[in-house]
Amino acid sequence: MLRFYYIYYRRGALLGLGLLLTLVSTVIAQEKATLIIQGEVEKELVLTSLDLIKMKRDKATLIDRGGVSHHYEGVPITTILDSAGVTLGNKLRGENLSKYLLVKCGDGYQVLFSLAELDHSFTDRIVILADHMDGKPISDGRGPFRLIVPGEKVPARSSFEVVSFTIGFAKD
Ligand SMILES: Nc1nc2c(c(=O)[nH]1)N[C@H]1C(S)=C(S)[C@@H](COP(=O)(O)O)O[C@H]1N2
Ligand SMILES: [Mo]
Repeated sequence: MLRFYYIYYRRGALLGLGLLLTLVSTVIAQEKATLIIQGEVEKELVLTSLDLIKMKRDKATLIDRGGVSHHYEGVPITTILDSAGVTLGNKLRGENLSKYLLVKCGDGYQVLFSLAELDHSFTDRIVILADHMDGKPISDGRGPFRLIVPGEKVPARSSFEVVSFTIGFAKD
């Protein structure tokens, strides 16, 4: 009988240790990860998870490939772009309308937006850079930062493992 409990105790302890290690590695990856905002900016930024926690935050819902809805939380990307001095709001006119945001990910995936697609004077849609999904930090090689682009028919621009935002000029 005692031996029976011991086996269960051991199994539980191993499971607990496994969970703890997963949690610790997620937290370490989360703290080490950075997001670089570069290119046509007033000042280049390197943000960490801690910086994002301190910024104005918002929520968004995204239906995944399998049709399941998930709740995400993070920072509106316009807030991030604003703090790097990107030409949004009343500065988004004339030649600045040919500027774009190129989002780059850890796996080499890249997606593009025109600034006007994101700016609040053009659209009500709020695209966020999420660091939490369903109340937990984003892990499983999909985090720590994931772009959430609501209102599209496919979640293809909702890039995970985001590492940088590059602002460019498409004008020729
Ligand atoms: N970094 C990165 N993000 C990505 C992809 C990718 O290959 N790499 N695939 C995209 C595509 S095509 C889809 S359909 C969604 C899938 O996300 P989901 O598993 O939450 O549905 O992620 C998008 N984000
Ligand atoms: Mo996809």
